[in-house]
Amino acid sequence: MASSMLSLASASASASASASLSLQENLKGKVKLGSVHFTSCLPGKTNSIIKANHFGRISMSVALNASRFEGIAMAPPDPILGVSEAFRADTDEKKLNLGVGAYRTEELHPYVLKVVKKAEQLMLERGENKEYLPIEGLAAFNKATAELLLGADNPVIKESRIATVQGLSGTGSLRLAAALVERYFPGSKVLLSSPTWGNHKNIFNDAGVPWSEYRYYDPKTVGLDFEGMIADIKAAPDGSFILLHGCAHNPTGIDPTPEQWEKIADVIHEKNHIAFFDVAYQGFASGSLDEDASSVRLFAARGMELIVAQSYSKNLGLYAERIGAINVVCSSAEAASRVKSQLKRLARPMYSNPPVHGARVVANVVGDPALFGEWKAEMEMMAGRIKNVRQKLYDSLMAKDKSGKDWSFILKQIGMFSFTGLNKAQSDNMTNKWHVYMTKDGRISLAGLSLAKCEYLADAIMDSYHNVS
Ligand code: PLA
Repeated sequence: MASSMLSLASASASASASASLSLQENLKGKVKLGSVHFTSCLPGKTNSIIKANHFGRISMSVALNASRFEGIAMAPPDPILGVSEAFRADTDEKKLNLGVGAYRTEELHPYVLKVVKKAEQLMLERGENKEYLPIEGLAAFNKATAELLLGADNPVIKESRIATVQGLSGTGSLRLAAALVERYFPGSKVLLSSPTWGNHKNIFNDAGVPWSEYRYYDPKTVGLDFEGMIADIKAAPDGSFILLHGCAHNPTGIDPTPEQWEKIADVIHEKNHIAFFDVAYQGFASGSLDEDASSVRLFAARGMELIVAQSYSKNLGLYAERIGAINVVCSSAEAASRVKSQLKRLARPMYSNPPVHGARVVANVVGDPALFGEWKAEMEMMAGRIKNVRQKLYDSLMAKDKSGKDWSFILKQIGMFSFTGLNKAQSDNMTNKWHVYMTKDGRISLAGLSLAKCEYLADAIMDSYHNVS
């Protein structure tokens, strides 16, 4: 036994997984022990445990600290989804999660739309199967989503000039489109607004698409730097892709006016760029599906070719169903069918085909006039609740703050977020002192705020703004 311990010690000291494995094989063959259980804790990298029973069988497990994954560093938490993790770990009852953009009721509970429950009930009654979808997704969904985006009587749809493929919500749809750009427009740049939704940069980085930024937010006016935006789009190499937020710009909540959209379309057209819209909030910004799609429709009406990613996370509350679409508007039906075939080719090795549940929910809701009407009413209700807390937060700040600071920018912003202008240190104070969880760029999700918590939030903002530099 002493010799087996010795040989174990010398073999283990080499601390190599393969050496330990062959040792295990050797021991199996040669060592006969009674009922023994001993552990060798060696200096260095290896701890080995040998167990033997009275039938003479020996098993050994080797826990190696020297991992083959040693070179992989710990990733930082995600700037948005990591906020929810920190929120969950906080035990203070005053805590408020204004990080991720997820709609909550006035009681701050997640909300499943009634119309979604009805659609799901229908699906259960029909006893739908769970067969694979085609690579491009559910046909009824693809039809419904393109019509929702452009309007059913849009010539683009009538002339079959749109390639629509069901995607893994907004993010997956953006990623698939980024892969198309990388493959068929190698070296072309995507221009992102400064600032933009943090994940845009990750998406284009991972797809290997170079990007740069165009000016968007002007901290002096807490508004749009329209001149800067136009100048930067003009200065970009001809044929670049210009990423635009269709409505409710994230994180600023600042959208161009209809006249400004016309000018943006002019420059994109002049420069032979391609507009690449991210539409994650259709119907959720203004409460109207048509109004929130007006930017995209304006470009389509000019006959411009476009890429549009859509998401149903917010407007139908289908966050976890991962349902969205990628649409490529082309100048001919023939081009659209070629583009679609290549989108499918890109999707197949990535995830093969998309999930069916959310697609059926959307198809049922949009395809049924009664359910469609109910959906619009619920969307107006959600958008209305957000507008109410926006107003109450502004009123609370104005009532409390005697410094003369103008908080009216909060009312000018649109959508589920407010960009407060708080810097990182001030945002940290919001979280560390007040248990208000938000992203470090000063963004708060008003969809996670209740009327009852507006006063508390106003106190937290005032303290952070005036007492922390
Ligand atoms: N595009 C924009 C502009 C978004 O704000 C979001 C979500 C998406 C796409 C993607 O959403 P989806 O994949 O769920 O369809 N932005 C959230 C969530 C709401 C997130 O970061 O993932 C946000 O808090 O900013």
